[in-house]
Amino acid sequence: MTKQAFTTKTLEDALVAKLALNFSKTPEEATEQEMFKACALVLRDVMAARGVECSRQVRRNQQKQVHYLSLEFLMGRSLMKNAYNLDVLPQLKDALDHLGFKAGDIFELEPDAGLGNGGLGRLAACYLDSMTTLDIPATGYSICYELGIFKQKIVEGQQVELPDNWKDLGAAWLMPKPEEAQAVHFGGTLREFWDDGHLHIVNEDATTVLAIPCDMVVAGYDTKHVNTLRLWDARATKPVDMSLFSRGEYLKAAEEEAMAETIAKVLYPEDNHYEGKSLRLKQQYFFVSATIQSIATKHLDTYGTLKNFHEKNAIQINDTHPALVVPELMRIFIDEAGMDWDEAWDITTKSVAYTNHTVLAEALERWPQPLMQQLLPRIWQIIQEISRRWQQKVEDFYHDPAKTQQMAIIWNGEVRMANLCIAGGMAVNGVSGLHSDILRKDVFRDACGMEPWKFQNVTNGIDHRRWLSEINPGLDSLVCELTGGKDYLLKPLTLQKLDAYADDAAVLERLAKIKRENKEAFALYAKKSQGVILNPDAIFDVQVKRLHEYKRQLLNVLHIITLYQRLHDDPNAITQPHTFLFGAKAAPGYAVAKRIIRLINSLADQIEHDPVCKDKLQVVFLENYRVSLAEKLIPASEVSQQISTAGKEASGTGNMKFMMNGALTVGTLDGANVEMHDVLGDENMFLFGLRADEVARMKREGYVPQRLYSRDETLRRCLDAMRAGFRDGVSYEDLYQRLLFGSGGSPADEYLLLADYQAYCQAEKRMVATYSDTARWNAMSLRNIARSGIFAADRAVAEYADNIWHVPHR
Ligand code: 26W
Repeated sequence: MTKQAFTTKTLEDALVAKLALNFSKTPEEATEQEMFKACALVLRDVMAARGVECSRQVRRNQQKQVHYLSLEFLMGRSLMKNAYNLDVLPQLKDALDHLGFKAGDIFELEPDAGLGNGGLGRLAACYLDSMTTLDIPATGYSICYELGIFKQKIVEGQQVELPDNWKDLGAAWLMPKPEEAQAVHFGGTLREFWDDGHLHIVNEDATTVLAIPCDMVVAGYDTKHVNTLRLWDARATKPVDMSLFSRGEYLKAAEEEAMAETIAKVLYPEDNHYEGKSLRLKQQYFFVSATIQSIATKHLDTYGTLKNFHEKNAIQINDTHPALVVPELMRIFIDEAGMDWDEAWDITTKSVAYTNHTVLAEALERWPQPLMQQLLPRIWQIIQEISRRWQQKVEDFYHDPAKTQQMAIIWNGEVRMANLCIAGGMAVNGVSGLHSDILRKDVFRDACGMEPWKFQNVTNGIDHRRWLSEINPGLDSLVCELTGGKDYLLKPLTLQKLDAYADDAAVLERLAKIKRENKEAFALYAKKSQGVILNPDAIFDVQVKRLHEYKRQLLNVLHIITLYQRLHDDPNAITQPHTFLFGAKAAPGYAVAKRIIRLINSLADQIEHDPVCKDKLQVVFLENYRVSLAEKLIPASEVSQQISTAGKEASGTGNMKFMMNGALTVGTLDGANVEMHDVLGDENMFLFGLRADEVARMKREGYVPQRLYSRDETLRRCLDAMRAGFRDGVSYEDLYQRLLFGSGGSPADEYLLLADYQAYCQAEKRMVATYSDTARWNAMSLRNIARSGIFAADRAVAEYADNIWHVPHR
């Protein structure tokens, strides 16, 4: 281990000093909020000091750096995480205790930094931890949204969105660096002139917004290495007395102020759904331009030239949202560094790599040409030239107009961002084996035919230190004891050693006891936070993730309705108490998703008020699902629902978190469930349903869900009950119609719920039967934990480092 930053005593002293310096208070006088801030500042100081040393080394050794660009970083809470990584968590707990505070209460105070929607944002946060732990010089970049993902309230069964003001306390981790501000220009006109044999292009009368970096330093585990998450805040350039301005400047200043106020205001809450909103494009360019300028400035400081940019920088873009890095790099290389097109293109295409995170057509970004042209005139010019040359290359290669159209960057008045990323990048990767295959064989088939070497796979991973060791201390102790200490924290495959205990009754009992305690702890929390009484004797059967039709929360509901009906037919049908837990935010504009939330709540209410269900069946909708709730729930979960329509979930990462905490998966062969099945086999998970190729075939051959409805009596009864609704009197005719006949332009049962319904019910049945065989269940649970090591983010990040970024790591 590296030397510890604090003993309990020195940490205590540092906290007392911080309280005095910042709040003029003694520990006795300080509020919990002030104490939280003092904790954050004390740890921040240590990390910042290490940051100075790290940057100096990176510069001195001229190391290649990784820049991870993402419009989302779903960091969650940082206090426990940083204390853990700095190896001072026990000291912090003791110090707080000595100073008269409860560590648990202080940790609970911290708001989640919810600067993301779901999987893609949380992945970025996990990778930042791994890059740091692997000693990779890396910086994350995003926007310092004033409001993160909305807070969800459930009022009369329906989702209500409230603003998430995370910065009041959350800003304690941020260090604003106004001296490193970058100016970002929008709109205006282009003036071209020749000078010195060069064509110069200047953007005149642009609206300028200042990008101010707010840096969040993050510590790695068992290393002195630290990295930075650079969050850009927006400010107007001239916050001076507007009355002094001439008319033209006055209007410009007002415009700049308006733009600055809105740009970093709020995270777009759409997940997997593209909307061509101009504010979103402004956010994207603001963030990209500030980031690229910042990288280029630092590079020039060190090397005095941009000609070796690609040798010293790898820029990873998280989905297409930062795709404008491609034309922005070109702009800087050509307009500011005076390179010619070919040289600029060569360097750009050796610097940028693109990760795709979704194959849903409605999530693909296609910006309207007029918007791009008006908002970003120079960038538009560059994209046109990139597009022209790319199209030429495609024509020369394929001589096939259909392929030219498929692969075009500008087509039909739209800029297709994925094609821009493929053209402008050195690598394109999917996030699970199946997903990468679908990209190669289907979504990007033509591009892959032309440049097959670009297409790679990096199966996602999760920060196992957070998602096992930190949130499940009971399991962590057991793992350490059985695998020989803390090795697994840096060598996650060490978890495999647990496999040897699958027949060890004593170990299995201890594992069961840990789960039981976690369930009880969660029940306590659910009571306190939401007033619901959970029965810890029940199976905790959990589906938590964004609400989306392809994730099929509705299939889960259909099965529960069926169980409920079975229970009515035969009150002894259920012997093992079963609790279904849901957590999900719906995009505010996604009406169907919101209806499904309401349906879950209607059903929960019906079951709660039906005496037949008492101690047998329960449904709970957990409000405001977020990182910090996942951290409490996952260690207490026994069943993990990963039931997306095969071919639709790029990877999933929740699936990995549950597996690592010993929950068993009921799932389809989709995303990373496939890799999970590879290591677990049929015997250690509950697989069901159509495979991706079968889904595709069924759609091709014409899928008619009404046939299943008329043929299958159980299914029909279930759907009829849903349609009629429950005791709250709300009808779900709309969802019924959508499944059987389609609605709003969507085909009937687009995601094949009815096709998989029987198989799903059977899988749940197998699961419940297995649950009654406690020893077998516990052995399966242990094997899940044992084989989850491949899903550590350290493994994924090492693959990026080796195969895409070409940077060394520990
Ligand atoms: C433009 C609107 C929009 C917003 C967000 C489109 C697409 C997104 C994300 C790409 C959605 C997302 O989070 N995708 C998830 O990424 C995870 C990390 O790779 C995967 O594990 C999930 O399967 C995938 O749904």
